[in-house]
Amino acid sequence: MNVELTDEQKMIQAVARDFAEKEVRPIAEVIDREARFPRETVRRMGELGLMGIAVAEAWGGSGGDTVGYAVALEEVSRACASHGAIMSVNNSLYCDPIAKFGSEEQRRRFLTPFAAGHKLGCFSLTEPEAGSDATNQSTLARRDGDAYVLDGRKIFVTNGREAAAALVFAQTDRAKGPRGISAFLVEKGTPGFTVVKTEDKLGIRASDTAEFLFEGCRVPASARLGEEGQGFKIAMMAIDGGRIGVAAQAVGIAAAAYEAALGYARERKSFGVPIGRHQMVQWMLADMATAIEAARLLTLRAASLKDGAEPFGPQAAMAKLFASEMAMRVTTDAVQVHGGYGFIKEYQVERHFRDAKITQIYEGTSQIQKLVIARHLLSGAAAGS
Ligand code: COS
Repeated sequence: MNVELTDEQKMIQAVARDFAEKEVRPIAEVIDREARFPRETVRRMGELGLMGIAVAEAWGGSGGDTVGYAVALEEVSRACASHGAIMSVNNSLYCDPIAKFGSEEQRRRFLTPFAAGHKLGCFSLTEPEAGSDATNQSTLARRDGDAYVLDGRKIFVTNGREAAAALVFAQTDRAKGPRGISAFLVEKGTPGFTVVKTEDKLGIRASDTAEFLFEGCRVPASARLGEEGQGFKIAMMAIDGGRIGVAAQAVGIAAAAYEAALGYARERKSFGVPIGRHQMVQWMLADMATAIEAARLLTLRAASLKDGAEPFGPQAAMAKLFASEMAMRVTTDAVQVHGGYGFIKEYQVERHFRDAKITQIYEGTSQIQKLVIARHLLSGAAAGS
């Protein structure tokens, strides 16, 4: 594996860093406080080519790769984790499966404007009784002539309120279990599809997390993505890629907290010297920097496997597991380095600490990542393969 970024990857990283520092960081605190979706800067992410980084230019994307996506997402998340979540869902969970499984017509309508950032997409798998147990879908899609009729409730949909279309999973044949789940592209405004509520959250507060209700929602058969019964595999493949994105978000959040702690350790004095001169603070800083570097390398390794069209699911799970646990530890220690000031809202580490938590939960909890990794190991594959 080459650990050097290519010129193209460096370029997208620089674009993302410049945008994040100049346009996102200045608003991060206020949009978090007000739980306000940042429409203007999300539009700018589209203009800069950040909403469909690995999508081909012919389909509205930037024609980049997963490594470029991961480094850009780290930069955006370092400034604001909410922007990172919005960007990640549109790139990995919405655009990627449509690029892979969509027909020509579906790509034209449901991919091009979304990869170009003119419209926002979302991914709707989770239900009240189907979180980690994602195969336990209750939402039904009943075939009716040349249409399907969707009925059910979906929760925790990132981008759900703002999105123009949703990739929705539903049972087309309950008797077949996971092989009876299919995927559908459903536009907002389709009768019978309503956003019933948005959540008030601990972290990533400026991103929108919605609940959907489908009541007799009729979509044409041409709205089905992939074959009937292929939906669960489409969902799992999308989430495998999404986990690289969550790992990159976690690295970005941790890096922001670490940089704040490092700066504070240089300035804040106790016992007559900057606290960075105390070994116990040095210990924390050294552990933070090392763990961030390790998580970043795991993330880029999973991304480069995906780019090489090699199996990458277990590596994505390892990267997501390690990076999210690391982000929680690093942000906790960053608050600790700040002492009482870390606990108040004036200092940014409090926000990073709250934002880190979701990375251990969404797109598969840490416990699910361990299950995915262990199943892979027990199937006889070598740990590093
Ligand atoms: N890629 C492709 N196919 C996959 C897959 C993957 N990564 N993981 C599972 N599948 C397939 C399996 O091969 C199986 O298909 P076949 O019956 O044709 O062989 C089918 O999906 C069901 O898989 P499995 O039997 O492993 O299902 P389980 O219920 O035992 O476990 C887990 C599935 C727990 C791994 C899955 O439900 C999961 O990842 N849960 C977490 C969901 C999640 O991340 N939710 C967040 C939503 S996005 S915010």
